[in-house]
Amino acid sequence: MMQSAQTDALRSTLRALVGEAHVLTSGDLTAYEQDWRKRERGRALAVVRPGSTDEVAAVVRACAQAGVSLVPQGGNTGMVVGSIPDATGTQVLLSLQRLNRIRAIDPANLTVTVEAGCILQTLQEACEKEGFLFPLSLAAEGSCTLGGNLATNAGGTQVVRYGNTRELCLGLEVVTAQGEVWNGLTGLRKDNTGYDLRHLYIGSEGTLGVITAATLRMVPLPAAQLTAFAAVPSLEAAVQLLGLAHRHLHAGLTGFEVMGDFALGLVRKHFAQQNVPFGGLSPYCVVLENSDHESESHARAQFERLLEAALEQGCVLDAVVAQTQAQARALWHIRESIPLAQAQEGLNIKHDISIAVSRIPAFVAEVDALLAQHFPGVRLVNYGHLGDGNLHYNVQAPEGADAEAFLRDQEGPINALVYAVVDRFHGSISAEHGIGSLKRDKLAHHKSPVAMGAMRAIKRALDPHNLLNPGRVLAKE
Ligand code: FAD
Ligand code: 2HG
Ligand code: ZN
Repeated sequence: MMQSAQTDALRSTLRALVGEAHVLTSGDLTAYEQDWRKRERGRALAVVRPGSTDEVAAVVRACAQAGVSLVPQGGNTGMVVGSIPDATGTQVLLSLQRLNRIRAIDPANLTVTVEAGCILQTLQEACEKEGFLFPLSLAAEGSCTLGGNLATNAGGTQVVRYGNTRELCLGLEVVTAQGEVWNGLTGLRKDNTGYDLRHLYIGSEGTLGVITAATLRMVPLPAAQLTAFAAVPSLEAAVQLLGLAHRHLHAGLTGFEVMGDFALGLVRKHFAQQNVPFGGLSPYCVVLENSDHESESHARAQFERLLEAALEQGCVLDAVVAQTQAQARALWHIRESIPLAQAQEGLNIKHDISIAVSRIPAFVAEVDALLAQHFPGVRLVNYGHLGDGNLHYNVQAPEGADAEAFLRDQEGPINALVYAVVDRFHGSISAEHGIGSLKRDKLAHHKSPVAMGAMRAIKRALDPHNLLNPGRVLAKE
């Protein structure tokens, strides 16, 4: 434990490195110390906001010298309690928010180089201005950062076409646990010169290095983007529709999301101004997107043929196709409002799982029945990225129950029930949100000892003194 004289000395050093105004030690630090889901509140020795890569490196070296650990943070929208300090008051919260420049756009190379603290939406807008799409999209895009997206290998709603953040990244700049700078911002699409370090840092949740910048892929803006919202009679039908959409739209299929009726009901309840179609008509709805590089009329004709085939086969009961960009945005907004509506409804249990798409209906039928049998009254908020086999199979306390007590008493047993079936279906207990501290102790039950051993060896090699986000992803050794 640090003595207060040592704490004061480190704070002074940090102030000298990044400026008085960028070392916060008092006032309301909730935005940095509490996680988005309000699951935990930590306490930082200091919130430090460096303004350049060199300052990040200097802060890491100063903390390493003092034996103080750091928690990197971007927009603090993470779902697994990985971006806030622990409760001891001994960790430095390293906010990357001031490193927010777009360094360069290279249209011929179809790349953009951006600093870690840049807000995702800011990057999307900058690319669009130049005629390009940066194809990462998620409901938190107005506040999450590229550094956080990379550190969690975020997914979102365009993965079915463009892949996770990993697939969009061609190079990184990283400050190591020793406070050195690795500049890997090559923008190369081919580079087989040994181990690809970039892939170690992507998805490492701040435990192996601090990402300070990245070179990312862009694609030309499509000529048209059409959105449809369809009521489907079952999850089986949703999977059937997905197959049809792949066959009719090919690479034009850029989004395919499923939403259970209860999840949509929460949007109706908490955001009454939104016009959610097909109330009560079907157990599930789907939102799908067709991006076309020819023309809007071509896109519409394709969409019409797809929906005709789907109605004929009975996998769609009814559908609306947005006629304007504003309507399309409104339909997407319904889908994106589900996590917020769920938060308004109260604390909840999240299962961010992936299963082979073909097996999702059987998985859901089995777990729905088991939960109803063992935890009567629980409300299932089931939705997600069906095109990627990724469900947010979330559980809300029974109507009127004390949500805090429900989580305290039932989260463990409910997790155990759901994850046991995930294992039997050879799925993953974290499809896109990561491990953080919330799932850390579960990891070893779901990964092989060989994989766990290799992960620990990598952590020891890159961060031998356990200074970077200790106790996240892997337990402290
Ligand atoms: P933070 O929350 O600040 O940090 C997340 C993790 O990354 C922490 O472990 C932190 O230590 C580490 N980290 C942050 N920056 C750096 C850095 N520069 N270098 C090293 N480590 C760093 N996620 C999805 O995958 N798909 C979704 O569709 C999706 N939708 C969401 C919707 C809502 C409403 C919300 C609140 C969250 C959603 N998320 C989703 C989760 C979250 O937004 C993403 O994980 C996002 O990528 C986190 O970015 P951030 O900047 O907020 O990171
Ligand atoms: C989404 O897809 C996010 O909306 C959040 O990944 C999921 O809140 C959740 O469970
Ligand atoms: Zn998601």
